[in-house]
Amino acid sequence: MSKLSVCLIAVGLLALDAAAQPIRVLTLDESRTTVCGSIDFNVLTGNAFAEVRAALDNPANFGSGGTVPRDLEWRPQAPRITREALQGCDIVLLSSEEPLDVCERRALLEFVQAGGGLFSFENNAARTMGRPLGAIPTLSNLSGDGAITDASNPVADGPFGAVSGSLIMSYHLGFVDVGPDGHAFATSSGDYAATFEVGAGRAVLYCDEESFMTIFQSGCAVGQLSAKERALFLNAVAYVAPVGGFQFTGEGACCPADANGDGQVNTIDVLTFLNQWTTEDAFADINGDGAINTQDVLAFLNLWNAGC
Ligand SMILES: [Ca+2]
Ligand SMILES: [Ca+2]
Ligand SMILES: [Ca+2]
Repeated sequence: MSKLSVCLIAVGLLALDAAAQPIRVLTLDESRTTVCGSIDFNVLTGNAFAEVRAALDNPANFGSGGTVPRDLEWRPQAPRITREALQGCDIVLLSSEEPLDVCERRALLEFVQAGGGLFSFENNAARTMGRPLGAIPTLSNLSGDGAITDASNPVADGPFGAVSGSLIMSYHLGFVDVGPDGHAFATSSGDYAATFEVGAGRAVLYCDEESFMTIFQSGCAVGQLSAKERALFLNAVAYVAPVGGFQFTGEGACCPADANGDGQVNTIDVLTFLNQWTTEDAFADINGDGAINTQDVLAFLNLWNAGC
């Protein structure tokens, strides 16, 4: 056997090994989860997403011999998104949790830039992670049913099938502009779903959770899951999953008042923050509502007063 053959076999084995790596999934724990009536929106343990979760756990979908030949492995839930919590994970699934603070948004952006995946599916997805990913969120509700606007987008046309035409939508927000790294693929009275390629990683922001639910409760949610939304959900997970062997190595504590990230909180941080605020830096949205306004200055000064 030639040296070249040995090398090719070795490369092949490495590729097989990489393909067999599970997709490790981080979610937030119950301390961060919305509960409305009898609906629990926890991604891993709640009843809201039981059906799509079962689809993820189905080895015919994710598993050796499945549509995506890798298992999906749920990592222990975290009370916060931190760099440490992201180590050992490939993707993050978020829905209907308490707002992410500025440190959590920074850590998530670093994770995606390094090659990790993010799929956020909730009404406010664009307000929470839109700005870090280079988009501008809408601040008011969109209306009307949805429709696929780019049937060639990898979430609209992925390993779990192609989706086109209309989608049923309930209350949701969306994007004014998906930015230079975003690709919108669904719209109602405005774009509400987009893929992002940022650095080495990928993200999907889909501004509705009811699309991926089957249950209904008055005043809480109207589940809209059909075969179309099911395919979109599974395609989104497949799209954001990095190839096997991804390892996030970010580390270090983060304090929201430490605007320049040097580990200390002093007057330089106030000046740094005011610069960020003036230039509409994504992380100047301290309260995470999608807008950059005077409320963020007050929110920052409160954090700065409290210290770390
Ligand atoms: Ca909704
Ligand atoms: Ca500082
Ligand atoms: Ca804000």
